[in-house]
Amino acid sequence: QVFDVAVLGATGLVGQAMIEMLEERKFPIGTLYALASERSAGSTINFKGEEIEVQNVDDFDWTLVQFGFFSAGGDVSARIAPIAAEAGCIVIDNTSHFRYEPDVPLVVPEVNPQALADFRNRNIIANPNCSTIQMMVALKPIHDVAGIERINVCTYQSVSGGGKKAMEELALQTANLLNTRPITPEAFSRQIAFNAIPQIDAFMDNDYTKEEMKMVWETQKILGDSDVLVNATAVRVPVFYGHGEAIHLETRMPVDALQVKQLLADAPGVKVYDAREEFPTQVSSASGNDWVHVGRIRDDISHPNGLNLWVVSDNVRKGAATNSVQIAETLIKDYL
Ligand code: 2RA
Repeated sequence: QVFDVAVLGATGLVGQAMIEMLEERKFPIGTLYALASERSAGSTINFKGEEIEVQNVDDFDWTLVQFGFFSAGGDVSARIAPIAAEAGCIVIDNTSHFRYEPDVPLVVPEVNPQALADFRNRNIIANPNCSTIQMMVALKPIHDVAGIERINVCTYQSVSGGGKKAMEELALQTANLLNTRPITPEAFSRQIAFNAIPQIDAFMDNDYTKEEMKMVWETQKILGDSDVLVNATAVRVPVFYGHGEAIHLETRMPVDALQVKQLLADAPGVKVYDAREEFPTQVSSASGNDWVHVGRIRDDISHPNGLNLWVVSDNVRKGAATNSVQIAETLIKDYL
């Protein structure tokens, strides 16, 4: 069986990665439609060695496809996803627009594939935020065995999370600063080259940023446990691909570092680094693959039920495009 598929936001960083992942993972595609706003319509993308013209989403007939992968921004999803879903297309949405609606499944296939059972509620499935996805893949096996009481997490997030313009800004600022030329931050609120910015997304009334609160809301929804406490600080760092997370856990039942290493060694999607000096990094380990890499696993010397982990993953792949394609693969395998 093959499926006709549309990628909305096909010229963006994540949309392009979605198209690459569909090809790389040999998704059973009949026809691929590349869609974007009027501004990008007419350009071309490459799929399986062929040029495909990007069409204006406003002219698209959604009855032509069975799957729609959306990554063109929350406003576009808000407007187009209900139309596509109504036409019978299963929408897998990478924006935050539908994530917190109770009848829309929010899914990481290694963690809560059972949530897909409700996909017909709206014909819309939400893909979680990149920083939540990698944290969930690493923590679910620990939650199953010991119960997570509280997560304290600081992120080190790459600029690709902000899209193409953000990546260009890091490259250009770096070159300009090295050549003593002036810079003007645009994609970020501060200079990003040679710096770290403790702001991702907008500030909220409680003084956390939206990125930080996404990690709270999404963790509770994905684990189906609103008692899991999450305290996050999200930081943008001058890295192109891959998010890092220093995670400090408190579990309900005692579990030690050795047990956690063994648990994670068997966990789907996880690569464990248990030798002390072999910790993963964004550049050397995560960039360009789909693993969630976990290292620096150690007991917290300040808390009897505390654990520390360092988790890195490619935010554009596992944090967005790959996870979306895996959702569709899981649907096909178990529900269609
Ligand atoms: C970021 N979480 O890294 C966002 C991308 N969705 O900016």
